[in-house]
Amino acid sequence: MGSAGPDAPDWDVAVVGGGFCGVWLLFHLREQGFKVRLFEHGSGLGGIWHWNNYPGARVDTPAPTYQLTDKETWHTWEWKQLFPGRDELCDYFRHLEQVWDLGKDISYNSKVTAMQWDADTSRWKYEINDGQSTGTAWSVVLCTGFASKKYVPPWPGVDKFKGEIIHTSQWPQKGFNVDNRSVGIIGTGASGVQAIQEVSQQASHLTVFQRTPNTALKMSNPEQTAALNKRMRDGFPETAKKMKLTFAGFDYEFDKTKPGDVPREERMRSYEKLYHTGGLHLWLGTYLDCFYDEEYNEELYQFWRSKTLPRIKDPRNQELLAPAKKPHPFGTKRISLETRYFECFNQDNVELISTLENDIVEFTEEGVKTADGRVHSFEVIVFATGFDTHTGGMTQIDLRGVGGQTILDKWKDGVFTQLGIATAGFPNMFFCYGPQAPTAFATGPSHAENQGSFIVDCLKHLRDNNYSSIDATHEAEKAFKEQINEHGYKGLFSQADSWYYAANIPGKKREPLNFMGGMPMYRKNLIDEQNSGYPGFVLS
Ligand code: N01
Repeated sequence: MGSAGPDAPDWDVAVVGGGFCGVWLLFHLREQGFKVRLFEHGSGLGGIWHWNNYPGARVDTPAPTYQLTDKETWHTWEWKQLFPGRDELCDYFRHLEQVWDLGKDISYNSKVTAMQWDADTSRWKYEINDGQSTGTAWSVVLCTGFASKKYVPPWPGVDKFKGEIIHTSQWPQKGFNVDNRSVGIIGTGASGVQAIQEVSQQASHLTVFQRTPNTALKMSNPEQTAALNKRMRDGFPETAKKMKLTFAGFDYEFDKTKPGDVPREERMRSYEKLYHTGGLHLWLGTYLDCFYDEEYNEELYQFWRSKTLPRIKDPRNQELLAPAKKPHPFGTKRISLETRYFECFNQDNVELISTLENDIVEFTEEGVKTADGRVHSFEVIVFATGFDTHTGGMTQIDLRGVGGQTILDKWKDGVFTQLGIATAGFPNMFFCYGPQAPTAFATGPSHAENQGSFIVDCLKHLRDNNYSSIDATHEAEKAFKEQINEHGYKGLFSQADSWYYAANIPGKKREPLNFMGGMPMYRKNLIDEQNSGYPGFVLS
C-alpha cells in the first residue's frame, strides 16, 4: 500500500459515486482500517435516485429486496411503500448516511473529472470539478453506476427550440411544474413509462413519441403498514439468504420446468397466476425456457397482449402499444412496471406517435417536426431517451492508465474486463455496477454487496502482504470475455436492439454488456478468483 508519512497518498482508497456500491464500500473499507474518501457529484447520496427526480420515478424492485443486508441498516428502517418512490429512496440513503455516520468521509458536489495512474508512485492522481481541486489515492473504486451518462439522439435543430428541454435524469432537484402545459415525451423505456403516467395527469396536452412499445407489467403498490414492516423485518434474514441464491437477487426465481412438459392449460394457469402476483413475476418468475425457445416466448407475449389490449380503447393505439407481431422477444428488453400507463392513452389530452411510422426529422422553434411534415408544438420537451449504459459513467471521466492510455481507447473495439470489476492497464482501479457484471440483471444492493466484498478482501490482501499494485492480465480478460459471450448469445436476448447490448448508442460496439449467467455463477467466479490467489491479476 502507499507508504505512510509525508509521501503517503491523500487516501488509501478514493470511492467515486454515492449510490449503493459507493456507500457500502465506504463503510466496509473504513471498518477494515482503510483511509477512505467518497466523492459524489450530487448534493446527496442515492446515485441514480438522487438525479432521477422526474415525476413518477420509483423503483421496480419490491422494498424488501431493495435494501442492504447489514442488520444495523434494516432493523430500524420502515418502508412506506412496497415499491418506494424516488423521495423515499433518497430518505433511505440519508438513513444509511446517519446509521453509518458516513457524512464526515464524503465530499459532495465533487465530480471526479480526471484520473491518471502514476506508475512511479503506484497511485492515482485525480481532479475534482475540472481541476478545482486535486488529490492522490493508492486505489480508486468507480461506483459511477450503469446509467450516469445520459443519451440524447443527435436530432438536428435541438438548439432552436424556444421552450424548455429536460432529460429525465436531469429533472431539476427543486422540481419542475408541467401543470397545464403542452408537453412532448420522447422514449417509452422505464423512465418514459413512469413519467408519462404522471405528466398525462398534469399537462394540458401530452404527445408521446414511441419507437418500441414497452411490454409493461402491472405494479400494485400497497402502503407498508407498521405490521407489514415488522413482518418484513422478521423474515428478512431468510429473504437475504434467498437474494444470494437467485438469478437477479430477488426472493423468487425462474421456473426451470420445461414448458413443453406441461399441458398448455397448465402453462396458461401459471402465466395467469404470475400476472396477478404482479411486479416482474411474469418476467423473472416464469419458465426460464421462454427466453430460449421462440415458441414459448411467443405464447408468453400473446398472453401479455391478451391482458393489455382490453385496457386500450382506440384500435390504432392498441396496435401501436401491443402489436399483434411482437416487437422483439418478450422480456429481452427491460420490462417496466406501471399502474395506469395503458389507460393514459385513452385520455383526450394524450396523443401517441410511432416514430417507426412517422419519425422525428428535426426540432424547430416551436417543437418537433415529424416525417409527415407536421410540427408538434410544445412548451416542454422531455427526453426519456436513456443512457450510454455500463461504460458511459467511466468513459466520461478523462481516465488514463498505464502509459497514459485512456479508457475510451482501451475499449474502442469492445469492452474487456477481468470479472467485470477491473481492466488491464488500469492498476489498483476497480469498478462496480459496470460492464461485464450482472449489472442490468441484478438488484443494486445485492450487486453492491457481491462486488464490494471482493474488492474489500482484495485490498486487504494487498495491504496485508505489502503489495503496492494489482493489475488484471490480458489473458484473463480474453477468457472472461468468452464467458460473457457464451451466456450473452445463448438465448433470445441478443435479438433485441437494447442497451443490454449497447445497441442504443450509434457507433458503440454491439456486444453483451452484462454477465448473463446469473448472480450465483458470477459470485462463484469472484470467490474462485479470490480463493486461488488472484490468478487473473499480476500483484507486485
Ligand atoms: O432508458 P431506455 P430509460 N427515436 O434506454 C427511446 C433503469 N431505470 O431511462 O426502445 C425515438 O430504456 C428508446 O426507444 P427504443 C432501468 O434499468 C429504472 O427509460 O430504443 N426513440 C426507448 O424507448 C431502465 O431500463 C427505473 O426503440 C428513441 C427510450 O428512448 C434503464 O434505467 C426507472 C430514440 C430510452 O429508454 C434505462 O431506462 C428508470 C430515437 N432516436 C430507469 N432513441 C426503475 O427502477 C432512444 N429512444 C423503475
